[in-house]
Amino acid sequence: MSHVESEAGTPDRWHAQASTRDREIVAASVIVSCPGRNFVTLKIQTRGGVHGLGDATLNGRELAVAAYLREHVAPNLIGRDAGRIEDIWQFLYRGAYWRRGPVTMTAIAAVDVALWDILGKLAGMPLYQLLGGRSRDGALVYAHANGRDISEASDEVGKYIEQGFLAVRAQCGVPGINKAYGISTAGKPYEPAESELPAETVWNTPRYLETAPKLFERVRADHGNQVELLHDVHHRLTPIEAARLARDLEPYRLFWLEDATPADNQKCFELIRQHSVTPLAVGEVFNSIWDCKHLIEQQLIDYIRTTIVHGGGISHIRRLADFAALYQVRTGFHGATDLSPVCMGAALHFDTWVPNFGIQEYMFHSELANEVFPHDYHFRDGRLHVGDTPGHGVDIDEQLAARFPYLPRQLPVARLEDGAMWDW
Ligand code: KDG
Ligand code: MG
Repeated sequence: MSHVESEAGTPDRWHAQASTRDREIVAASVIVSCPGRNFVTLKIQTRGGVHGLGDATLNGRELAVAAYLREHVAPNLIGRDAGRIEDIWQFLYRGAYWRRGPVTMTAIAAVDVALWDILGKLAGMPLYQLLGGRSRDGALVYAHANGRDISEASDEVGKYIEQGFLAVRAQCGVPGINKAYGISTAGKPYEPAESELPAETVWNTPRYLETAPKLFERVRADHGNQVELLHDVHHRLTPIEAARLARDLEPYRLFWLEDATPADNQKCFELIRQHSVTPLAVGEVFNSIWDCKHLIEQQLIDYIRTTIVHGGGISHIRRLADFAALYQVRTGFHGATDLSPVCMGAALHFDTWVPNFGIQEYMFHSELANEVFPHDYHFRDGRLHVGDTPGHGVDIDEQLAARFPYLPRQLPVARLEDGAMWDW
């Protein structure tokens, strides 16, 4: 029952107790725009004139989340007390019969982050302060280096080291594979969702397994042992292949090997662990603590990548991080360009606070995206630093956003050389 209905005649005891007039939610609007790429943003407004923003972008499925928010979530928010963040989270998660899943959890995350943003503004405090204050001065970040071949990728790693990065992810083209994951086309920054319908890519595991160790051998030879190196397999290997790669990469001391095999069956990671001490990261496609419970409890991973926008917001990711801390698993949040600056702002406040922080992914947003979403975080000496603006410190220029309408875009798919579908 919405507050509007209860005002109209059916007194709602719980609402009446909790609402203060100024904190009452009077509007929840969904802004879909494409400043270079699609972003979905939820804006919640209170009667007192304070607004909060939440990112609701799910790459290639943007309109599904926008519709879920507009049709099923926003009408439930009107009239509620914006200060009841936990209760609203529980209402949207526990109160819903159809729970979990990326669309639902992204929508809940958008609401949750917008409410934490409002709380920060009402308290006059940056978000990290509300969470418990600083644990560190800045969040260690990693950049994305990629090249059509090993030599180009290694040169790219060098460019990021020159810019002050202390950690770099390296990906390179694989001979015989037309479009390897993570490689940009024609000098443009890497962006996977390039076409209206999914592009078809062809995958070859033996060639990849031959190339990846050579890439890291070369990068270590060119740039030494100081820089932290990361690599993303993007779910392409079976568990035993992943175990072999993790073992082959041991001499190059990776910071992490990411998504080495799909984690739908969490026990699969046991096989990798039995064979290698290369640290493992997983979870950018997860949306709940239940997706990684076994991985964490059994200490099958070292870093959890599930981030705020796809994992139910700050309220749920905080629980996940606390649970992970019990097993010395650290955070390594997803931070690709398909997560808007609103998510990045919230994630950085979280990173600034969370005790078991590991690293934060940082792909640069375009100039245009940065203009549409003015923010106060900045890069210095290998780390991202948040400012002290109340809330998460990211806003939206709605007039500018309106000039860039939604463009249909989907992520690619992968097939094996015999035409069978594979994991992308
Ligand atoms: O939307 C999908 C991208 O965010 C993903 O492909 C990027 O794997 C990715 C990463 O590690 O950033
Ligand atoms: Mg990834």
